[in-house]
Amino acid sequence: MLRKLSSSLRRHISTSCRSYRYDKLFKVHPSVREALAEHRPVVALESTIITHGMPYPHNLSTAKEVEAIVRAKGVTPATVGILDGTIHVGLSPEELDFMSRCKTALKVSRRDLPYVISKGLSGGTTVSGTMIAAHRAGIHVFVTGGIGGVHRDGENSLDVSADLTELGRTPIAVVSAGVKSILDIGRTLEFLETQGVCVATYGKSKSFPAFFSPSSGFTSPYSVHNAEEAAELIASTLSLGLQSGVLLAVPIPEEHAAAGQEIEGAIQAAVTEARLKGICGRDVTPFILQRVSELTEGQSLQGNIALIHNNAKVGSEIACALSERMK
Ligand code: PSU
Ligand code: MN
Repeated sequence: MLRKLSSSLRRHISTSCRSYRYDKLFKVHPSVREALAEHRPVVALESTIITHGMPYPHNLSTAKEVEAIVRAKGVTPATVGILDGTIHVGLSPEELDFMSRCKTALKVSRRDLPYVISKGLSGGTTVSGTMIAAHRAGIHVFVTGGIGGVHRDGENSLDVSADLTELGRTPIAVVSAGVKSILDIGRTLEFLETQGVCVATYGKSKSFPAFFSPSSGFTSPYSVHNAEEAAELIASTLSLGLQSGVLLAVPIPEEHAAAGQEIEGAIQAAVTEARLKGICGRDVTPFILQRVSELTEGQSLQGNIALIHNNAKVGSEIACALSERMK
């Protein structure tokens, strides 16, 4: 039987959790801390895309390019990652370089955080892991490529990304190019509705984008036409005190969408291959991303990079509009 803790020990643990331990667990880069204190715009960026989403050196060059695009818009980038058991919001160039080469980095969603921290490990944060850290730091806008969703056959396997439940409980706006057609897009949108996530396509159409293609055959419940409208939507979520997120789906620019059909074929093949090989759980998404890139001889990687660049531009404009609105 567990011994009862003495009241002084209980007090010690609760104090140390609040201050000493907390500082060790969670580091906000000075550039991010200053921008937030001065109410300047900040955009959070994830790192699973660096550790598991793209091969070296494309992962590093893309991460650097995305940060540069954000900075060129006058916004402070805050790439989130876990280094030796500490959650970092904002990485130095050396830390970014380390993440991009780290072969032992884990893929960290909400459920993985306690383990990675307790063991002092390093990891790339998924959309769900990044949302938690960014929200804790006080950031409202987060840019990524694509989010996870309900996997095909998810009604049987229950393979539903923790990104969706996180969007239901953490008030951050996630800017993405929709979800990949490796997923069941219809069920993903249904699940987002159940979770209370406000979904809007960015631009003229309500068509919900499927990552490499500007349309998926499904529609978003709403659309926002520009950065100001997107900022209004986010500000309304915050004013209402809703503890849920917003998903802004940005279609891939037309000039990069051409290869969409060919990539679609590769996705079908990779999904079948994953099933035959018995790949499951957290390994499914990275496996399919890598196979699709191989099967399309890097074409999918180029499309992936192009849409992340575009999302970084759009997300930064939204962060600027939001910070103007909140002044
Ligand atoms: N989709 C992509 N690229 C990615 C991911 C998804 O096109 O890199 C990553 C993101 O970090 C996302 C995670 O949060 O995969 C989802 O993983 P899972 O499907 O296991 O929840
Ligand atoms: Mn999964």
